[in-house]
Amino acid sequence: MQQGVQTDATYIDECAIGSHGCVTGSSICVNTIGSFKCSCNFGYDLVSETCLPVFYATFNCDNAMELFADDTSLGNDNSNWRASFTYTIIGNPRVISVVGADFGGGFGILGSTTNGLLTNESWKCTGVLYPGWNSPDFDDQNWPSARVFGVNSADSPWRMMISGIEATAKWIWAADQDNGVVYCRLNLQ
Ligand SMILES: [Ca+2]
Repeated sequence: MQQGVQTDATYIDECAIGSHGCVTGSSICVNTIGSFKCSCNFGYDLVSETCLPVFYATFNCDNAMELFADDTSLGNDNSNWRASFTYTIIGNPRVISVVGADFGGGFGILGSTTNGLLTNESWKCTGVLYPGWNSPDFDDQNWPSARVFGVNSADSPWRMMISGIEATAKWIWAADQDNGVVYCRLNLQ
Protein backbone atom coordinates (compact mmCIF):
# COMPACT_ATOMS: atom_id res chain seq x y z
CA MET A 1 0.00 0.00 0.00
CA GLN A 2 1.35 3.39 -0.89
CA GLN A 3 1.87 5.47 2.24
CA GLY A 4 -0.30 8.54 2.53
CA VAL A 5 -2.98 7.29 0.12
CA GLN A 6 -6.44 7.49 1.60
CA THR A 7 -7.75 3.94 1.69
CA ASP A 8 -10.88 4.26 3.76
CA ALA A 9 -13.21 6.78 5.28
CA THR A 10 -11.57 6.59 8.72
CA TYR A 11 -8.21 7.89 7.54
CA ILE A 12 -7.57 11.16 9.31
CA ASP A 13 -4.48 13.34 9.11
CA GLU A 14 -4.51 14.69 12.66
CA CYS A 15 -1.52 16.89 11.85
CA ALA A 16 -3.29 18.60 8.97
CA ILE A 17 -6.51 19.29 10.85
CA GLY A 18 -4.77 20.27 14.09
CA SER A 19 -6.40 17.65 16.31
CA HIS A 20 -3.17 16.67 18.02
CA GLY A 21 -1.48 17.57 21.29
CA CYS A 22 2.00 18.18 19.96
CA VAL A 23 3.31 21.35 21.59
CA THR A 24 4.50 23.97 19.11
CA GLY A 25 8.12 24.89 19.69
CA SER A 26 9.15 21.64 21.33
CA SER A 27 7.73 19.16 18.82
CA ILE A 28 6.15 18.66 15.44
CA CYS A 29 3.23 16.41 14.55
CA VAL A 30 4.02 13.46 12.31
CA ASN A 31 1.06 11.74 10.72
CA THR A 32 1.00 7.94 10.77
CA ILE A 33 -1.47 5.43 9.36
CA GLY A 34 -4.37 5.46 11.78
CA SER A 35 -2.73 7.83 14.23
CA PHE A 36 0.00 10.44 14.67
CA LYS A 37 3.03 11.01 16.84
CA CYS A 38 4.83 14.01 18.28
CA SER A 39 8.45 14.19 17.16
CA CYS A 40 10.70 16.26 19.42
CA ASN A 41 12.52 19.20 17.87
CA PHE A 42 16.30 19.57 18.13
CA GLY A 43 17.27 20.25 21.72
CA TYR A 44 14.25 18.41 23.10
CA ASP A 45 13.93 14.78 24.16
CA LEU A 46 10.90 12.70 24.99
CA VAL A 47 10.51 12.50 28.78
CA SER A 48 7.33 10.85 30.13
CA GLU A 49 5.65 11.34 26.72
CA THR A 50 6.39 15.07 26.66
CA CYS A 51 9.12 16.79 24.66
CA LEU A 52 11.20 18.65 27.22
CA PRO A 53 14.31 20.76 26.65
CA VAL A 54 17.34 18.60 27.33
CA PHE A 55 21.03 19.35 27.20
CA TYR A 56 24.10 17.47 28.25
CA ALA A 57 26.93 18.65 30.48
CA THR A 58 30.31 16.95 30.29
CA PHE A 59 32.51 17.78 33.25
CA ASN A 60 35.70 16.70 34.90
CA CYS A 61 37.29 17.53 38.24
CA ASP A 62 40.70 17.04 39.69
CA ASN A 63 39.73 15.07 41.68
CA ALA A 64 35.98 14.48 42.32
CA MET A 65 32.76 16.44 41.90
CA GLU A 66 28.98 16.52 42.00
CA LEU A 67 26.92 18.50 39.49
CA PHE A 68 23.60 20.21 40.25
CA ALA A 69 20.93 21.83 38.09
CA ASP A 70 19.20 24.33 40.36
CA ASP A 71 19.60 22.43 43.63
CA THR A 72 18.97 18.95 42.21
CA SER A 73 21.94 16.59 42.12
CA LEU A 74 22.62 15.08 38.69
CA GLY A 75 25.32 12.70 39.90
CA ASN A 76 28.95 12.32 40.80
CA ASP A 77 32.01 11.69 38.71
CA ASN A 78 34.31 8.69 39.07
CA SER A 79 37.20 10.59 40.69
CA ASN A 80 39.42 10.02 37.65
CA TRP A 81 40.86 13.42 36.77
CA ARG A 82 41.79 12.24 33.28
CA ALA A 83 38.22 11.24 32.34
CA SER A 84 35.08 13.34 31.93
CA PHE A 85 31.55 12.32 32.88
CA THR A 86 28.36 13.38 31.07
CA TYR A 87 25.25 14.50 32.96
CA THR A 88 21.74 14.91 31.49
CA ILE A 89 20.01 18.21 32.28
CA ILE A 90 16.24 18.29 31.72
CA GLY A 91 14.34 21.56 31.61
CA ASN A 92 15.66 25.10 31.82
CA PRO A 93 17.59 25.42 35.09
CA ARG A 94 18.33 28.91 36.42
CA VAL A 95 21.71 27.86 37.78
CA ILE A 96 24.12 24.98 37.37
CA SER A 97 26.63 24.34 40.10
CA VAL A 98 29.48 22.05 41.02
CA VAL A 99 30.99 21.04 44.31
CA GLY A 100 34.54 19.96 43.63
CA ALA A 101 36.98 18.17 45.93
CA ASP A 102 40.73 17.93 45.51
CA PHE A 103 42.70 15.01 46.93
CA GLY A 104 46.11 16.69 46.67
CA GLY A 105 48.42 18.07 44.02
CA GLY A 106 46.73 19.91 41.15
CA PHE A 107 43.09 21.04 41.47
CA GLY A 108 40.51 22.21 38.96
CA ILE A 109 37.04 21.85 37.46
CA LEU A 110 36.51 21.72 33.69
CA GLY A 111 33.32 21.36 31.68
CA SER A 112 31.13 22.29 28.73
CA THR A 113 27.55 21.67 27.66
CA THR A 114 25.77 20.90 24.41
CA ASN A 115 24.03 24.29 24.59
CA GLY A 116 27.28 26.26 24.65
CA LEU A 117 28.09 26.74 28.33
CA LEU A 118 31.76 26.58 29.35
CA THR A 119 33.68 26.74 32.60
CA ASN A 120 35.48 30.09 32.65
CA GLU A 121 35.78 33.29 34.68
CA SER A 122 32.04 33.96 34.35
CA TRP A 123 31.50 31.31 37.05
CA LYS A 124 31.49 32.23 40.75
CA CYS A 125 33.51 29.99 43.09
CA THR A 126 34.26 29.95 46.82
CA GLY A 127 35.79 27.60 49.33
CA VAL A 128 33.14 28.56 51.89
CA LEU A 129 30.04 26.38 52.23
CA TYR A 130 27.00 28.65 52.45
CA PRO A 131 23.56 27.18 53.24
CA GLY A 132 21.55 26.94 50.02
CA TRP A 133 24.65 27.70 47.93
CA ASN A 134 23.32 25.74 44.91
CA SER A 135 19.79 27.16 45.00
CA PRO A 136 18.63 29.33 42.07
CA ASP A 137 17.46 31.90 44.66
CA PHE A 138 20.86 32.12 46.37
CA ASP A 139 22.49 35.54 45.94
CA ASP A 140 26.09 34.97 44.80
CA GLN A 141 26.92 38.56 43.84
CA ASN A 142 29.52 38.77 46.62
CA TRP A 143 31.26 35.57 45.55
CA PRO A 144 34.55 36.04 43.71
CA SER A 145 34.82 35.13 40.05
CA ALA A 146 36.43 31.79 39.37
CA ARG A 147 40.19 31.58 39.13
CA VAL A 148 41.21 30.06 35.78
CA PHE A 149 44.20 27.86 34.91
CA GLY A 150 44.05 27.85 31.12
CA VAL A 151 41.97 26.13 28.48
CA ASN A 152 41.39 22.43 27.89
CA SER A 153 44.60 21.63 26.03
CA ALA A 154 48.04 20.07 26.34
CA ASP A 155 49.30 23.52 27.29
CA SER A 156 47.31 23.47 30.53
CA PRO A 157 48.92 22.42 33.83
CA TRP A 158 47.31 19.00 33.22
CA ARG A 159 49.31 18.65 29.98
CA MET A 160 46.45 16.92 28.17
CA MET A 161 43.10 17.67 26.59
CA ILE A 162 40.22 16.04 28.48
CA SER A 163 38.08 14.11 26.01
CA GLY A 164 34.45 15.15 25.59
CA ILE A 165 34.95 18.73 26.78
CA GLU A 166 35.23 21.77 24.50
CA ALA A 167 38.78 23.04 23.87
CA THR A 168 37.71 26.57 24.89
CA ALA A 169 36.55 25.49 28.35
CA LYS A 170 38.86 26.67 31.13
CA TRP A 171 39.99 24.84 34.26
CA ILE A 172 38.53 26.74 37.23
CA TRP A 173 38.74 26.75 41.03
CA ALA A 174 37.97 29.13 43.85
CA ALA A 175 40.18 32.21 44.05
CA ASP A 176 40.03 32.22 47.84
CA GLN A 177 41.69 28.85 48.46
CA ASP A 178 43.94 26.13 47.05
CA ASN A 179 43.06 22.42 47.18
CA GLY A 180 40.23 21.43 49.55
CA VAL A 181 36.56 21.60 48.59
CA VAL A 182 35.08 24.39 46.46
CA TYR A 183 31.59 25.47 45.43
CA CYS A 184 31.13 26.91 41.93
CA ARG A 185 27.97 28.16 40.24
CA LEU A 186 26.87 29.75 36.98
CA ASN A 187 23.66 31.74 36.72
CA LEU A 188 21.80 31.08 33.50
CA GLN A 189 18.86 33.49 33.75
CA1 LIG B 1 44.41 16.78 42.77
